[in-house]
Amino acid sequence: MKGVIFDLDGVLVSTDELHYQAWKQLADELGIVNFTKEDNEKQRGVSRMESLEIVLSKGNTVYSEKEKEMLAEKKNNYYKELLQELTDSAVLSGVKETLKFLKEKGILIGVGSVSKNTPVILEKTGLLEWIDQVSCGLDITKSKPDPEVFLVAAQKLELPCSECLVVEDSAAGITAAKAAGMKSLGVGPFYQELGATYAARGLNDVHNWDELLA
Ligand code: B16
Ligand code: MG
Repeated sequence: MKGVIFDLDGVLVSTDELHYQAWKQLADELGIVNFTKEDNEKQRGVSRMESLEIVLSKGNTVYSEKEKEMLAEKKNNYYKELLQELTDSAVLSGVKETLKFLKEKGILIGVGSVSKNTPVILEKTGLLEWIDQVSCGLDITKSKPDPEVFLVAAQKLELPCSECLVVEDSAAGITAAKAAGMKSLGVGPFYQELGATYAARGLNDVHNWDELLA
């Protein structure tokens, strides 16, 4: 492998709780009282509009496409407000050590996230300095499980897909990596169920980088 492409939310940073708080605020305003953390788990790695559908499916009101766009924007404004408080304490355990290790090995580092808030998250957490190329929601038209976000990352890194390893915490992301022809490392609470090439609870739990990069 010559490059590693990291998903952002749930792999490099812990923004899941902030997404949840913002969706919960919107749900409360819409009178949807039964939006739970379990529903929020289904939003992992899923696009903003698909995440909105998960929230709305818990209520009974039918909204027009225009109304849905306004609701998604409303949620994003709540989320952006929460992101203002983001610091490097949101960086997940083992991330900095891993990035340092890969840099020293001469491995190129990419980010592949469907989040349109990727630039601000990388900047606020201080991770930007470690990243060679960013492919995010602002570069793509199709969300995971479509491979587009990883194909763009490989293109920006100027690497063939076979030389890139994807690190992901969502099933949609692992499917996207496979569709891009890339090997994957699954991490996070569902690491054993993602169907990735390799699996580890978190980046602090990976002790076989030599095997992964072979
Ligand atoms: P935004 P990832 C994904 O990021 C999140 O996991 C998902 O919950 C969110 O809906 C999506 O980004 C879109 O994010 O609303 O900020 O554009 O896991 O691909 O890094
Ligand atoms: Mg993720």
